[in-house]
Amino acid sequence: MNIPELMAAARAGSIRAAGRLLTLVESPRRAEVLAEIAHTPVRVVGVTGPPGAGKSTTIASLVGVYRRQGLRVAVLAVDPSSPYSGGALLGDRIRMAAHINDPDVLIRSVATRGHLGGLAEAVPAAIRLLAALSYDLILLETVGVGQSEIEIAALADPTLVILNPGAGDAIQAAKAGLLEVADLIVVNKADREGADQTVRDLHAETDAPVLTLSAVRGDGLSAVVQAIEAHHRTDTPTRRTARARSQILSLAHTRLRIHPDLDALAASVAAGHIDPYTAAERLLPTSNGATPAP
Ligand SMILES: Nc1nc2c(ncn2[C@@H]2O[C@H](COP(=O)(O)OP(=O)(O)O)[C@@H](O)[C@H]2O)c(=O)[nH]1
Ligand SMILES: [Mg+2]
Repeated sequence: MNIPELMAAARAGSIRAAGRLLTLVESPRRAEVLAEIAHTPVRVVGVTGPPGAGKSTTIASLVGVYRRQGLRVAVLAVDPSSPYSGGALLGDRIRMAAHINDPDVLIRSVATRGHLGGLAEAVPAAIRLLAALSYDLILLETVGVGQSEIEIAALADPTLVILNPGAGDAIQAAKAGLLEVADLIVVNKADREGADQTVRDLHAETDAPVLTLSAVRGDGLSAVVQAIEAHHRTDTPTRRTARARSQILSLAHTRLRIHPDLDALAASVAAGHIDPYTAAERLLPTSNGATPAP
């Protein structure tokens, strides 16, 4: 099947065709797929946090809520240990099982190591594709370590940061820069000791709303859903512009990192033939650049 045929099949409800298209947007054929689709706005909710905090469990619960609202939901998991990719404990698989058999739920693990600059390029393309395939809401799971979740947070509105009760965890999350990307903070596993203290610790570190949740029991779930709605409703042009700016910067950064001249320029700088300023100018010429184009 060619791309327009796959699009038609996916629009008619073929999860397989949608999966093939998602594979294509992670491949060097991404541009061919993107050329076939118009830009459609879609809601993206980001869920990040440390491994084991309960991101996947929370997402499974949210999917249940959104399905009861009649929404078509897609889950993109950029967490290599997420249950969708097989590293799951049995309980998680069981929780997700209902959704796995639901034709209006698409669950997809995004390859974390990849071609064409990896995540920063693959995820926005996947989101655009899913929007064109009439998904109403996309849940994006990323592990809260490193740069990737910052890039990913730029795509989502809101970004939820999932943490757990625990002494010092709030300060650790703050130090790791995790609270900076948070629009909403969810202290999950509130069925355990210490959730209230962790909420107090978090209030000392951030102005973002902090909620408690037991994703396994469902306690606090509707408040989380309401907070997501409230945040989405209060989205502003300024916030949209800030997210767009982050997205542009991360795509541009990726392009520079995979620039075909980068290695040769680095070798020239290392060998002392040119200085790093000249190399940077050749990589990304400025209109008033000191170095004329060769
Ligand atoms: N006690 C308790 N355990 C939970 C809760 N939510 C998730 N878990 C467990 O925490 C573990 C990690 O959950 P998972 O959703 O895979 O975390 P992720 O790595 O952040 O995606 C699993 O064993 C879950 O069953 C909760 O609300 N309470
Ligand atoms: Mg997970």
